[in-house]
Amino acid sequence: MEACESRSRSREEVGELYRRPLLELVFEAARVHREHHDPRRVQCSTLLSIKTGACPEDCAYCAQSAHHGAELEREALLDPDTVEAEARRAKAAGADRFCMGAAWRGPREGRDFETVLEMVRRVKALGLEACATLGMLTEEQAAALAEAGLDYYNHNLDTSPEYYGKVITTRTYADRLETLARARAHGLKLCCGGILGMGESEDDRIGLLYELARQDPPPESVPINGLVPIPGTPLADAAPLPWDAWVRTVATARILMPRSVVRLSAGRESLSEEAQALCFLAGANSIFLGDRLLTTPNRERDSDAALFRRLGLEPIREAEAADVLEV
Ligand code: SAM
Ligand code: DTB
Ligand code: SF4
Repeated sequence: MEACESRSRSREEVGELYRRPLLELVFEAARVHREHHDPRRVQCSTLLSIKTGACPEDCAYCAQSAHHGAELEREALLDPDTVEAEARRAKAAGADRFCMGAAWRGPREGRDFETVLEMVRRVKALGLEACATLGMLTEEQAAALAEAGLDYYNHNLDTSPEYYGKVITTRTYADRLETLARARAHGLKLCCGGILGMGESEDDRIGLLYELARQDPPPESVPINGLVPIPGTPLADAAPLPWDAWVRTVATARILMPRSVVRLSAGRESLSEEAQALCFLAGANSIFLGDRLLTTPNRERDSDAALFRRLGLEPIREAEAADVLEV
């Protein structure tokens, strides 16, 4: 089965992989990981919410949906100077990619969208990779973002097609796939993953992995988020996710998408360092760095630096800088 890693697998085969004895699964994922990546290097992204709250969508997990009663400080679109200053800070802290998130169903044409394009240009001018997540895109918007220098577009499938309607009713899986195809068609790389711990079954996690892996080509960046429970949202009291579900999901993603970068994303705080170590062994090679995600706190930079030292991991920017010094 392992002879041809890139052939697409049926959903049943993905299930067989996911349900293998845990350590066999991790061992195989670690082998695939080492074939395609330097296992010591970790891609580090920093997030910034450039427009916060009052979102018309009803995603059951999200602090920013206007449909729920989550307590949140709303904020209008930031200005490019503020964003540039945050991107400089992220770069100084060791990030190689800066991700800008907006609580929109999609960007409105006009001044706001022009402002986002300017933000992208400013981030690129600092020598960082730029990622944006703005909701659904038109053809013209995807083209304009690419033209401004955007590297990645983040647009998650979140869960299986069957479970999607239990979490979001204001858009469909097909809408998501359409925006992904538009972003791809205009040369943007894709950052596309999902959320674990929303009350979905194991079969839904398998369905998500199957859908991600059958994209052609698969997303270059695959964020695996654990639900950050937000008081006031419908998923505030979702049962906590067992740690091995993270490990299985990361390991299966690594085997199915050998060349992609797999990110331990939101919710990493709820994982012990030991479980994170297993995820890194099983092929996770990216994190969100910095003390904030979009609206919730992330792990402290210092705890991550200590974890990296303990595990012998290096942020890719520091590793690349060291390579230059060695030449
Ligand atoms: N509005 C845009 C959209 O939904 O595509 C972009 C911003 S939205 C906050 C980006 C992603 O964050 C969502 O697709 C979801 O996967 C993730 N997310 C949001 N709230 C979360 C939470 N409470 N826990 C984990 N992930 C979350
Ligand atoms: C992704 O997959 N995770 C990030 C990013 N893409 C935009 C968002 C995580 C949000 C966590 C909850 C919050 O801070 O509001
Ligand atoms: Fe809006 Fe995105 Fe939150 Fe959904 S996940 S409510 S689209 S900000």
